[in-house]
Amino acid sequence: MTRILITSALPYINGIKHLGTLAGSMLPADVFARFKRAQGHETLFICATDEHGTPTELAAAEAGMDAASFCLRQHEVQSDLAARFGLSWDHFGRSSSSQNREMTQTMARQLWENGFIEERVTQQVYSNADRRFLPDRYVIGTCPHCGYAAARGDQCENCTRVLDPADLLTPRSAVSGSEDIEIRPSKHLFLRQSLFAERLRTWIEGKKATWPLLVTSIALKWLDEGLQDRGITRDLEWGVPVNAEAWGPNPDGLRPDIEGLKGKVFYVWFDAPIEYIGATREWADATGGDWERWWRGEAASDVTYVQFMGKDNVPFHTVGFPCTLIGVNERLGPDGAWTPASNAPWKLVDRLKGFNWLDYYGGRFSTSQQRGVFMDQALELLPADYWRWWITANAPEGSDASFVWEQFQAQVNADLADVFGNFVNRILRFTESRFEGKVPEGGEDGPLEARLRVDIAEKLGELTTQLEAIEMRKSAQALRQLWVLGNQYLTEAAPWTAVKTDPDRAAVAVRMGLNLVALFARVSRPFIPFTCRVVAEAVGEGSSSAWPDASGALDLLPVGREVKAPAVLFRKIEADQVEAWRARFGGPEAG
Ligand code: B3M
Ligand code: ZN
Repeated sequence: MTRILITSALPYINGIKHLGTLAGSMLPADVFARFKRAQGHETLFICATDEHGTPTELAAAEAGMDAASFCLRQHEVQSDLAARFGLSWDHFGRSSSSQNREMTQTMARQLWENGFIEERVTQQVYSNADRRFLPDRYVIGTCPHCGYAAARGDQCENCTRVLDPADLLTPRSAVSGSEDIEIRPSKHLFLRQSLFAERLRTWIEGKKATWPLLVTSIALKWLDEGLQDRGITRDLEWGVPVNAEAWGPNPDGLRPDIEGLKGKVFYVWFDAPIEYIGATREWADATGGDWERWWRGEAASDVTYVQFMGKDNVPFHTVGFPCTLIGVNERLGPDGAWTPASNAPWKLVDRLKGFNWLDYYGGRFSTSQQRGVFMDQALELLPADYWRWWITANAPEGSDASFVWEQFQAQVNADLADVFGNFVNRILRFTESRFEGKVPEGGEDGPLEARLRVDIAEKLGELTTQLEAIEMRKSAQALRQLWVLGNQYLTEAAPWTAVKTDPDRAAVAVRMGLNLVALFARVSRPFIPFTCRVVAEAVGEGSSSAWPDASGALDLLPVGREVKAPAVLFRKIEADQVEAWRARFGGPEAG
């Protein structure tokens, strides 16, 4: 079986993440990882905190901490919340790890020696008031493209264009607010992405049939606009130091300007994707695993690599990171021919699932404006599975999606309380009251059961297909339809009526109902894992999570197996709760 490597875009270290971050990468990646594990694939699910860059320095300063201490604390907070949301990564690393520093510095050296990095003197924004350069988000100003007044120096969150701080109109320091800033020369390193343009275009064109249109269209738009060489160093203290003193000559025999590059660090978007590898090395160091068999050469030839991210991260994952992974291992001759430097090429992503945005009543989640629900608050209100279910069933796939309390309440109450929860409790309580709490024998399948088996097999096949396709909404819809089939069967078979006149018929219906519970616990686990553990225990299935095939889907429980009704699985959300939560987190006015 193919091995599956899954990475989810690394959440920035600063601040607790909101539902949108869960929706756009971490949660769908977890659903997919759980599904692949259940199918029996050897799966490695990797994520980490993205710790470098100006946001971290600014946030640490605001917290009155140095960056390293700030990151350590925030990583603990994010790790804890991820665990409580059931995000089952094999390793949740840190881009400030020694493994990532070493990997990033090694790759930068190789890119230089292969001729894909060059030095350039750039005009940087310098703040006289702060006596320092102001890279990326240290500068705030008006976006030259869309006029958004609070654009950051690296990317305009309004029109998502990647910016250079010097582009901003009416720029000011994010540290002091001072407008006493000037442009000064500063030497930096550039990744010569333009050399990879044709190579990348061929690669992306080859993905058109399998990748979401959202992803290939963003990638090709970047290529159509003319792939620019990108600065990969910054005048910052917190980051992976540029280790030019360790570099050899480039193909033109040139060594780097060690003096001119002193005190600089790599740009966060250069080291952050490399942390996918860095975190795999952290995992290997922690578990004794072999990290290279997931990432390099022949050993990784049976690996399918799947990435999950929001649309604003697509450019860096379809252009920047592939340039790094190709450029460290190959040279480009004057004749335009690519020659591998080793027979261990790095794995490029095989499948890239990009998402649109989940917003809040049509507006952006905002920490500063306290708008929307953040992971810690969500768990304060309701158990993780309520959120996991709603986010997956409303995943922002084909378009942006909006969280609205009333719709959240209606869907959770209907799907989880009425359809799923009620079904499980109804059949288990009846088994306890009339069949001694055991899977009964007796009776033979009739036409009702024959049709159910066909319908379940068909719907289970659709669920499997949609999960394979990483279609979150369609998967959730197929799963819900599976639950509905179970409810319809029970209503038609009505064991509580049959038991009065035909105990064998009732026994068949109860046996089938209990097997439906066991099936639901298996196939719902990627979505609502906490609840499914309870339900599996209730029918004595323990931790079995193997993905069932259609043939045995309704024969998971042996006759005589003891079962026990759990407490109510999902309490309905009441109107007064919605009212209170809308008041606290914002409502329609928030949009
Ligand atoms: N830290 C997430 C973001 O842009 C960014 C992803 C990095 S993945 C290498 O919100
Ligand atoms: Zn803009």
